[in-house]
Formats: sequence, C-alpha cells, structure tokens
Amino acid sequence: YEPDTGSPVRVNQVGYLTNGPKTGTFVTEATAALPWTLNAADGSEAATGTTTPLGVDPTSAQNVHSFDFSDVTEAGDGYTVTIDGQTSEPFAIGDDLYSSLRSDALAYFYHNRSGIEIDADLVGAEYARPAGHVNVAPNQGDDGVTCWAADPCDYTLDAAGGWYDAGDHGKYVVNGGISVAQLLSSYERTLTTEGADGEPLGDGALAVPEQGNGVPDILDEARWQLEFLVSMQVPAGEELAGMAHHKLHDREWTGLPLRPDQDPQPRELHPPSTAATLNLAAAAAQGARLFEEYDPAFAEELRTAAVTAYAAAEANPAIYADPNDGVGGGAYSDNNVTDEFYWAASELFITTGEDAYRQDVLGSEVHGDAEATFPRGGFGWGSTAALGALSLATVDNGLTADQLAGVRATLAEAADGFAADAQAAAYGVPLAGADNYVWGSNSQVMNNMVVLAVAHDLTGDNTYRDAVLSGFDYLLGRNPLNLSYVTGYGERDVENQHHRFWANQLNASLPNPPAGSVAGGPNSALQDPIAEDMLQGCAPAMCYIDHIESYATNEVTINWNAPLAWLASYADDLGAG
Ligand code: 9MR
Repeated sequence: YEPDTGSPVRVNQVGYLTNGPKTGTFVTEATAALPWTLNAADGSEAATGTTTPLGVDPTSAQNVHSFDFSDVTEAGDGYTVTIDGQTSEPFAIGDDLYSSLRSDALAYFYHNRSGIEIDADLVGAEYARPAGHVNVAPNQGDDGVTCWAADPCDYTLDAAGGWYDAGDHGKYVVNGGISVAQLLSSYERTLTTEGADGEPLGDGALAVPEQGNGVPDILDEARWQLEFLVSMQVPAGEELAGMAHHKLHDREWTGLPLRPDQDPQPRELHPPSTAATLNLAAAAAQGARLFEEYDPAFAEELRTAAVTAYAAAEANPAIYADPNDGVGGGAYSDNNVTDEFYWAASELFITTGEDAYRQDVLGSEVHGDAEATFPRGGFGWGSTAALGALSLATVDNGLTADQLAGVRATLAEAADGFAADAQAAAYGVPLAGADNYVWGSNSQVMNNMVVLAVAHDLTGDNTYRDAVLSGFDYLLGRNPLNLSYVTGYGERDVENQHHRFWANQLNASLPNPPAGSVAGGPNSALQDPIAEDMLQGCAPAMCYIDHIESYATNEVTINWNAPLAWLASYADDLGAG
C-alpha cells in the first residue's frame, strides 16, 4: 500500500492567520535551497523566497525543506505555493479561519449524546437519529443498569445520558471527565483571559436543544456529561460508596455500522476505580464553580459529588481498572493515580478554598515537576496532572503569590520544551521526535498545544502562540501525508473515521462524520487489523489510514475533540484580536 500524498508542497490547507507565522514543508530529493513562489488566487506572484533544507525528517523518513512567508499579510483566499514545478493545495490568509471550527468541534458533543433524540433541526436530516439506550427495543436502557456478572452488585444506577465515548457506544468516566473538563476550561478561559470572547460559547451560539435557557450553550453541553458522571457514583450505604464506576458499556463488542438505538447488547457497569473517582471529583469540582451563577442547586450537587468522591478515593487510593477488561468496551486502565489526585485536589482547592486540598496539591510529588505534570508526549486520560496545573495557573485561587509563580514557572518550562519541539520538527508539530506517534497522537499534539496556548495567554509571548499555530498547520495538512485530520477542513480532509453511525464508507445511506471531527492520527504501533495489513513498515508519522475499520489510527473520541474545541476557540480569539 502506497499512500497518495498528493503535492510535495505541504501547507495548512485551511490557512494562516494574517499576523501569524506562515511556514510550510517541501518534500524533495534536493539538498540545496530552492526558490519558492507564493501565488495569489488570480495567479499573480504574491511573494518569493528560498527554502531552507532540513535533511531527513526522522518522523517520516522524507528529505524536506521548510519555507516561510510570514511577511505576507494580505488577506485572501486561494493562495498556493509553488516550488520546483509543484504546487500546494490552496489556502487562505485571514483572521476568520477558526470560527466555524470552534462551533463545529463543539457540535461533535451534541451529535454524540446518549439518551436523547438528535434533532434534525439542529444537525440536519442526515445526522438526525433516535435516542440511544433509552430502553426501547432492541436497546437496553442506561437508566437502570447493573454490574456485570464478574463483579456483581445489588443495586442499579440510572446512568442514562452522557456522551458516547467514540466510535463505540461505551461511556467511560476517565476520558469522559477530561473531556468535560476541557469544555469547562474553554468556557472558564473566557472569564479569566483578556481577549477571550465568551459570546461564541454563550446562550444561542451553539446548536443544542437548550438554546435560549439563559445558560451559556457550552455549559449546557457540559452539563449533559456532568450529570452522567455524577450518576456513576456508588450509592450511599453500599460498599465503596462515593467511588465512581470506571465505565458502562456493551457486554460484547458490536460491529459496524450500528446506530446507537439499534444496539441490542446488554449494558453493564464495570467496577469502581480510584482513577474514575478522582476524574469525577475534578470535573464536578470545576463544574460546581462554573454553575454557581446559573443553577446554584446543581452547583451544590456537583460540589457534594466532588467532595464525597475525593474522600472515597482517599479511603480507597489504589483500586485500579483491570487492563484485561476490554471486551465490549475499552479498558482505560491506569495504575498510577498520583496525577489524578493532583488534578482533583487542585480543582477542589480552587472551588472550595479548603486548606486540606491545598496541602494535597503542595505535597504532591508531581507538584513543580514539569515533566511529571506536562509529559513531553502530551497529557491525556492516563496523565491528568496538567489539567490541575492549568487551572491553578489561570483561575483565581488561594495560593500565595510565590506558589502561583511556581505553578506558572512549571508551565512555562513545559511550554518552552514544546515550543522547542515544534521548532525542531520538520513539519512544525509540537511533539518530540518519532517515538510519540501513539494511539490518538493527534490528541497528544493538541494537548501540548493547549499548554502552549495557556502559556501564551499568561505571558503574551508569541513564541508560544506560534507553536500553537504551527500545530494547527500540522493537523490541517502540513504533514507527511498531506492530509487534514479534521473532517470538512482543507482540500484533503479525512472522512472515514471509525464510528458506528457515521459509517458512510460501509453503508451509503449513512453520513460521513460531520465537519469538525478530528481523527486519532498516526499510530506506529499498528494496533488494528487494517493498520497491520496496510501500514507495515510505515514511518511513525505516516502510520495512518483513512479507513473506517482502522480504529487505532482513525477513530474519533470526545477526549480528542475536546482539545480541538478548546484550541479552535483560542485560535478564533487570536484572529479577532
Ligand atoms: O484513547 C485510548 C488510547 O489512549 C488507548 O491506547 C487505546 C487502547 O487501550 O484505547 C483508546 O480508547 C479507545 C477505547 O479503549 C474504546 N473506545 C474508543 C477509544 C478511542 O479509540
């Protein structure tokens, strides 16, 4: 299998912000510098220059040059770059490049809601569907779900609602928690950051059924998931009361395609875990402070859930999800919860101001450790300390000025590393070297971009901003495969992500993913049969295929679209400013 990589001139196929950096990559055998031409839409020459030879890129095994036309600030559509007789895909220069991505990336969450009909008036006829898992045959409902036979319990939970995790119909607390937290942070950023615009996230801004209820739409979306997370707690009076069940999913894996309401599998709760419990505590604590203004009773419910969950985790600090519990749903196992304790303590401290949480933050072994807090390969569901540190660094809290400066210094140290990684990368991606192309590598890139963006918000230093935008360039086409990993964005966008309903590749009556859905991205471990079959010998950043069955390179998930939404919001605010 030889991927069709199109033109060797690689650019951000959406475009470049007027006052931002503008760089691309050229794949060539040539080792000496070459002239480049930037063409305007009418064919006239807009700028010229020469490339910088970079040698062989370890992530792609391609010999590459870079080119830089940052000086051009004339807005317009239909620009191209020509080098050595080869012309790039077209792109824009402008300020308004990220506003539709902001709302599209957020719309992903409504599309993937469980327990509610997806309304044609909000998403269009092709994406409309009946409610899933509400106890209408052949579905079982998530409103009365009990524990799986291997670890029975004598209660049922009403765990209806929430978002489906990904291409499957599971609902998992660990990646569910980080996802809702990143939506909440996107909103919270508008309260804490000058130049961050709350209106595009506000009431009436998004296509959600709660429009017009007086609550910012992004909070309405977050609430759908927060209520589910809280419902996963073990009831009072039971053994392990206050702990959160790790996950709820089908008894057996289902095939594709399958609309959620047609899933016939029994639904089951899997055992509580410390990681899930702390994830719930962190997200609920953050939700509590943000809902205070809109619904104090709900805020109080969240606060209580967070406090009881944290206490339950302290009483049961080492209950880990079984790494082999992967039938019918993903395992999401994680046997280091130091980072989850840090995140939860941080959010609880910010929300409650209580000294016990402060002591847990300051006493944590990750506190002040840049690599432990912000791993070079990107934070994620198994490494959540970053979310705590980002909140501590940006949201008003009771740390002393020195302590706050310390948190910000740790963040800056990590961001400096990511910026250096982006500068060193042939394709400008803020991801170190060739070893980090793991399952969901695009989300690792995006989470590094979030750290960089917060560093930019806090310092105004454009080095950080430039590395974020360079990360967007990579995601939107400036990469070894010349693909935009976001559906609906760029000339060569991917469209066959692994999803049971957006399964047009398997059934023409079903849709492709809607615009704004990001694929997991290159994964050098070849962890699905299509990847194993088609991608043998691939260079790490090329281990990707736009095939619906390649779940290990081409799935979508809430925890990958959440940083996309956060970042699109940041980038849209940049354009406006
Ligand atoms: O995103 C998860 C990734 O970090 C893991 O390496 C991978 C294998 O355990 O699982 C990914 O999560 C998948 C989950 O297990 C099942 N639903 C789809 C998720 C995204 O592919």
